[in-house]
Amino acid sequence: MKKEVLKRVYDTIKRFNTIYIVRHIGPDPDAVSSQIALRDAIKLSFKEKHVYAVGASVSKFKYIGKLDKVDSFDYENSLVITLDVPNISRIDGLDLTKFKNVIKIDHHPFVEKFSSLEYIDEGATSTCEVLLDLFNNTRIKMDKIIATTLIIGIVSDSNRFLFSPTDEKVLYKVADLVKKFNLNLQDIYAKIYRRPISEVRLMGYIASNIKVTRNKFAYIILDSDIVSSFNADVSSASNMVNDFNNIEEFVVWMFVTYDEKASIYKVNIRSRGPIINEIAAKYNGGGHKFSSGARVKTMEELNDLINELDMTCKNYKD
Ligand SMILES: [Mn+2]
Repeated sequence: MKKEVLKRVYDTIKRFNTIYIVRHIGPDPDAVSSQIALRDAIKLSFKEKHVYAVGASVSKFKYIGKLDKVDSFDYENSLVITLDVPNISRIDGLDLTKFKNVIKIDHHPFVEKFSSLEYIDEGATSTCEVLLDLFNNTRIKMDKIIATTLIIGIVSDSNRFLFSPTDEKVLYKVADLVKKFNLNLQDIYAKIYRRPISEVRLMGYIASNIKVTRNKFAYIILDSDIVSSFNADVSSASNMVNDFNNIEEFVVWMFVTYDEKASIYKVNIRSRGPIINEIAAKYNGGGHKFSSGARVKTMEELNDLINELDMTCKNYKD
């Protein structure tokens, strides 16, 4: 952690009265939690500032907090803070190229530089953990709700302190928050993990229908009609990829859903061995070494991706 850079982030935040906070398209709990926690913490610390968390809202994540609607942006005199997103093309909610002042805060492997002040900590479990470092090392204040929001992001992105790079540092940091704000972890976990039976039924469908190759590559293409017949939405179906961890017969597994509005196949990939983000990058995606996403336009492209991942599994096995 570079304390001087965190200080510079804080000094920059202090200078601007209007701040927009954005994250990646197809948000997950870390993306949404980080933008809401940062917005609320800046507002709590600087009462006069106008701070907006922008981007499409997802009904499933309403428990985390409300996002803001912005009708017109101030391009010249505002600050944009991008969270949880390493490349400009995956930013949701505004056209970053129009803004003069931008800060990037992230924990993904570096993809491209798009601002003059970038704080990236690949050793952090989540963007929420990075924000906790920012708050702990500057004079940005937190309250009980903000602390809870940060924990939602940390728990979700680390999959309950399972995924790398979970280490003792993040456990101490979270323990600190729990103590300081007298938080009830059971309540926080219930918020994140409580779900309707229809979702579990859909998981049953996926488990029964996922294809597994002899190279231990598993994939399923989820028809929108099937997803809606289980009363689920496409994004939560896609996120179920996280629930298929630790399956003996899978080395890499991939869930594909179809976005009708954008006419695009959304691909969610996980791995417990081969590095997949470089492959995902070739298919209009990217992400972490073992957890990536991609977006492809045609069935042909999708088949290429399937073959490439299957070959990667074969090479890994050999
Ligand atoms: Mn994240």
